[in-house]
Amino acid sequence: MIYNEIKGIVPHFQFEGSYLRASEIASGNVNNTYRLEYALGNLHKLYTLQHINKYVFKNPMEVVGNIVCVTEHIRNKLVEQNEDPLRRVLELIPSVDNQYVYVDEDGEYWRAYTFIEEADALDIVNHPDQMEEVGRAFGNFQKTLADFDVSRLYETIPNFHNTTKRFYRFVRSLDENLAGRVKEVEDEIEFLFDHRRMMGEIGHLLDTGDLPVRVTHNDTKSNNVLLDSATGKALCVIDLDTVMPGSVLYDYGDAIRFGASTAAEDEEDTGKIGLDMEKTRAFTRGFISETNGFLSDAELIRLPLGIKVLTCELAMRFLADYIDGDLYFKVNSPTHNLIRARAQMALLRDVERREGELQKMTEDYIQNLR
Ligand code: GN1
Ligand code: MG
Repeated sequence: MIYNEIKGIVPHFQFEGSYLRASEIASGNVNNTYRLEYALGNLHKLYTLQHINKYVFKNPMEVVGNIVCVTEHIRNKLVEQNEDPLRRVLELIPSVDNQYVYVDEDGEYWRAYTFIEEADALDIVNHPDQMEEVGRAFGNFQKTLADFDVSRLYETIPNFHNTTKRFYRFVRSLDENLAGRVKEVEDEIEFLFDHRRMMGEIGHLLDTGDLPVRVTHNDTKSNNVLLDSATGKALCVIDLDTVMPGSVLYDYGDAIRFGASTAAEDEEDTGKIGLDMEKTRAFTRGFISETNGFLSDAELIRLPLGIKVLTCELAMRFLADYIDGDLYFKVNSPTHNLIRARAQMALLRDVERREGELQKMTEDYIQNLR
């Protein structure tokens, strides 16, 4: 029963009204998220309650510290532009002790937000227009935070998109073979070894200064954007747990690998998996329309590299977790992580086949910007 999971927690937040019911929002792979309904007179107030995964986020106070700064920055910008921040930025609900985190008796961390109503977070993008809106939302997020001082942010997961370090950790997992699964996945291991250098390219370009460090979201799945249910327009970027210094290629690449795939992230039939070019173009259009003017040519020309690196990174993360015995991502079966890893590899193969097409698309956009 969901109520039993949260009944000790909800009295510790400043929710208005009396508790009616709760349901679980199951789309996240890491934290547990609940939608709460309260009655306040004739009104129904909705809230989001989240249990922060301590295995993934070693310092939840820092995660929430980042969110406080980032949402305040976004809110101030909206107010400056005479826009109503109500449905446009996440709003944390304080605990009864006026903290943005409640630590329960077991040392578990919880936080709460106002629930943004009549909005959709898309696990699957059905239409290119939706993908364009997702692109606009993440482009706008970049734009809004372009003048945010990166040094104010904690690195909530150190080296999150450092694929070179992740590769070394992956090799360590092979050596440790915690779940005894290495033998079953020789082909997949070889695939990742073959892609080792490509995976490290963004990190290398950041190190040499060829790519700038920006404030990035780092988890730009389509379901981390809310679209207005009535108009279909982008409202708000959510899941700010991994907002950190990074490269714009991370945000671009992760969004495409998730939202522009022809199949779900955990599709078992790899024959169904490919890159939808129409959705890729739509996202790119939305993203560039918002970031127009401040992304460098060095960044724009490498957008396709972002897709390759992020798809490969996720393949490696899922496979590493399979090998480790499913310690990090939530799974619905013993092979879930392996299925996810294979799906990402299938997608990467198609992205590689389309490299010429992707490069041409990018160059056309750059021409249009001039
Ligand atoms: C996790 O929990 P969720 O779905 O927002 C993960 C992302 C992965 C994603 C893959 C902190 O995000 O990095 O890309 O799963 N978040 C973390 O679906 O590791
Ligand atoms: Mg999420």
